[in-house]
Amino acid sequence: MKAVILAAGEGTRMRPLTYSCPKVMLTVANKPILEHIMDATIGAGIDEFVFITGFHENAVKEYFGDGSSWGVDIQYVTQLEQKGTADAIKHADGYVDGHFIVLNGDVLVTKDYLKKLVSKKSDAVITAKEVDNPSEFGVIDVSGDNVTQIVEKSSNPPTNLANTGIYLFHDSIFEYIDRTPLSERGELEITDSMQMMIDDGKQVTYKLLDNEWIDIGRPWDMLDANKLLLQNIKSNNKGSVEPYATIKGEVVIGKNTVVKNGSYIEGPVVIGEDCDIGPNCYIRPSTCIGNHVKIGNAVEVKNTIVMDATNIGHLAYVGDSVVGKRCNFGAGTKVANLRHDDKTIKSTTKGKRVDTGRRKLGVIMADDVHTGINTSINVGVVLERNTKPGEVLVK
Ligand code: TTP
Repeated sequence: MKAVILAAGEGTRMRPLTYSCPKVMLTVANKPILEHIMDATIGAGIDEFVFITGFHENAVKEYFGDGSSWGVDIQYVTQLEQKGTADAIKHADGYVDGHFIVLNGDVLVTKDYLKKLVSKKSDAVITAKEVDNPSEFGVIDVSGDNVTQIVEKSSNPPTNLANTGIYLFHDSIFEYIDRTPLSERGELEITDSMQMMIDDGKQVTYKLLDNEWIDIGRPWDMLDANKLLLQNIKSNNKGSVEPYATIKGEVVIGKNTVVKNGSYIEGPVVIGEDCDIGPNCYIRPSTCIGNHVKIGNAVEVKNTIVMDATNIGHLAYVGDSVVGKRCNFGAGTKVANLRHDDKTIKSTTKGKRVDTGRRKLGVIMADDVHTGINTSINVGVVLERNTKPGEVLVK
């Protein structure tokens, strides 16, 4: 059986992190989101992949190549325009035979669940997850094992069974996609194709996801995904740790990384290769640090993703944040991550203020941002690419 991964989306809600990098290549727990999905799929016994790519597709192709480094075969199909999930799946027509699974390129799932999914034999299987806030998702209505209706986001959803974007199909789905009309938002939606199958008497069943599911759509979802993935790491030190540094819990240290005296690291933490850590820094749980990163003297980092080649040199606090590549924190930069009225934090996506639902959220910093000395950054702030001291590019 093959796996088709939908990786062509623009990730507009993830901007500005996705201006120069497709969402699926953003890193959580120091690996691209897509690699976590691929690892789970390989763990379920699948070794043939079709990647539907488009937006910045070269980044995906350069990283994964033909898949041989992972012992798998990857074929790429380009979706030139993002015309919807059904259109993306249709691009796999001719590359798959019989049953195949489809995964959105931005969902975290486990190999154990995928093993159960691939053993199903219906015309289509939708993976559903029971959620507390069903009005924020497309949901399914069911009778026994069968799906009777697929409902788009609605203020009055019939069930709390959210559609997770993880499916098993038979190649007969392509005929239905060919007949699927454009939706109200002008896209070809796979949920509409499946509704046509149900109306035609085909067997569309569902399977409940029995573990955690994260749909990584907005920057702060990366923090949840990162935290979840770091829970499973095991200590592994390929670098060097000076004698008066303290390492507690599960901490991964990449090769050529030096952890200098006085550093205090509380796992789970992953640190990449060629990093310069300390002296005298405090790295707290659920932090991942990319390659070629400097975390200097009197810097505290907590529950944060720091991407490659970023420099947090001196006297800084960074909590609950996503920090892009090649950023430079001026000495004394402080990131606020909590409101004093204890209200949930708002941030900006696609130009709109949204309530993130989070009590703690720091900065979403795109690539190549530099802060001046003693900069204070307020909760939930989004900093555009290339922001430099004195420029007002703050949202
Ligand atoms: P979405 O999350 O709906 O779209 P997106 O990733 O572009 O993000 P945003 O809404 O922030 O712009 O897509 C779900 C998955 O399907 C995601 O992995 C991208 C993929 N996709 C395609 O490959 N082609 C498409 O035409 C669309 C709409 C999505």
